[in-house]
Amino acid sequence: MSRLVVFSNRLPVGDNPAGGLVIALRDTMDTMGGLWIGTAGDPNTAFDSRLVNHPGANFERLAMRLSGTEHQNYYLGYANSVLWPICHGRPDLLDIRPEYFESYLAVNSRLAELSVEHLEDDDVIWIHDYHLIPLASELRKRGIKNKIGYFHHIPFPSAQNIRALSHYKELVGWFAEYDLVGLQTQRDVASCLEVFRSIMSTEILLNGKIKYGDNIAQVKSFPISIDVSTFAKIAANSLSGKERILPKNQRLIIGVDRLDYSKGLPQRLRGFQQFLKDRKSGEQNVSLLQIAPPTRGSLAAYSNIRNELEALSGEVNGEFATIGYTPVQYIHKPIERNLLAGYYRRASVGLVTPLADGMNLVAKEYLAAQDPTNPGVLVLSQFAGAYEQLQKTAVGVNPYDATSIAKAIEKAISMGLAERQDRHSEAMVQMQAQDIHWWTKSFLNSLARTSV
Ligand code: ADQ
Repeated sequence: MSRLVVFSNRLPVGDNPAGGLVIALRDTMDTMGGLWIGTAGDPNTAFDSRLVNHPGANFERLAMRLSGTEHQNYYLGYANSVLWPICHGRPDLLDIRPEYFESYLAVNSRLAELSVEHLEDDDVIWIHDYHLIPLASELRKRGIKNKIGYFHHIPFPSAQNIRALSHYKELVGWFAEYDLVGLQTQRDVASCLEVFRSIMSTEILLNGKIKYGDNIAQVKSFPISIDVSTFAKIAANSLSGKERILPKNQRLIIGVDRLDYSKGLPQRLRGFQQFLKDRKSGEQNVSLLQIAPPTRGSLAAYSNIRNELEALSGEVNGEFATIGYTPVQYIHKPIERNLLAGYYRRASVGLVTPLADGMNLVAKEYLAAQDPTNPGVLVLSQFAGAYEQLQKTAVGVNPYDATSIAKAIEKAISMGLAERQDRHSEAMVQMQAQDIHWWTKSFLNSLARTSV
């Protein structure tokens, strides 16, 4: 069997903050073994021109150190101030600078240069996410002929928005260097094909294949998931029955997100505030536990959202708190996974309201963690990738509209047991059929079937 070689910006080493990609891929690599190459380390440490081995996992880990300037220009700059906002429909937040683009290319080129000596002829190469889009092209330039797949964890930009990047044709060309481009949803596949279609020199072939220059790439959706059975077990064993995280007769709504403008957090708090306003007095026994660890805090768009959220939760608490009742509990640090699973299970409602999201694993974790005999209800934004799979079983919501959120919370919190059980069991059938193991297998099988 061929060895699997995975590339992603972030490697699971040290105390990396939580992120959906690493959590999903770690399960895969623990099961399959192989080699995982990425970047790691404190950006303030000395620049190192070799890949550094990190032993101690079921798979091999090699990390490329980034210099402080690279961290600034490639990671915070091009990846997170250009590609992230454009993929999440926020061209207004673009910060375009030539040094960002140059650094992005230079980092991808150096990673390719350092990696080629570690690659073998029959390795299957799987590159992940927007930090590394040009990597296949860089590897090809260095004579790598292996099958190379790419998975894009975030939304694919619209044909309209992508034009805000002056070099968008180059970007599109990098995608075409892959044998297989995996996207989260059918909606993303449609956007991707539309982007290619709108460029004159692309031919759209049958079955989601595109021909751009001499390259043929297949574009297909593979909705990512979690290890559903394992997470359900962790949740069931997490908090013993007697441990309470709330006073008796109070109900919990939970939100868990990286602190990011794409997650719709201020809108969510406004929606919760509206829900409290709409409730009859004396019924204020529902509180929101919002867990939102900060990420990319040195970027203005991220520190702004933190300030906004702190002010908003203060406002809601000021308006509705009474002795023994705090409407919003806001925690901005990572929570240990077992504990998180237990919190999900204790919550009557999972509130997942991103404005744009590739998939959203929190939605799936919340459902997997429920007690099937007395499950809670997922309230899910129509803009989360997960909505394509879960729209029948979740309560759908428009995350921009506080009234829509308030109504959805009310519907979820007052739903009867039989309906909750029906919705939950139907969601679990769907999630068990397409869990993280299914995701890995179907991507790699599709990659194996592409012709070189
Ligand atoms: P993210 O944007 O990071 O992932 P998401 O899919 O929700 O979003 O994953 C977040 C993960 O981090 C979850 O597993 C969650 O449990 C964990 N997490 C968040 N806050 C935490 C906390 N305080 N403590 C502990 N764990 C926490 C990106 C894309 C998504 C896509 C994933 C995977 O933006 O759309 O679903 O990659 O492809």
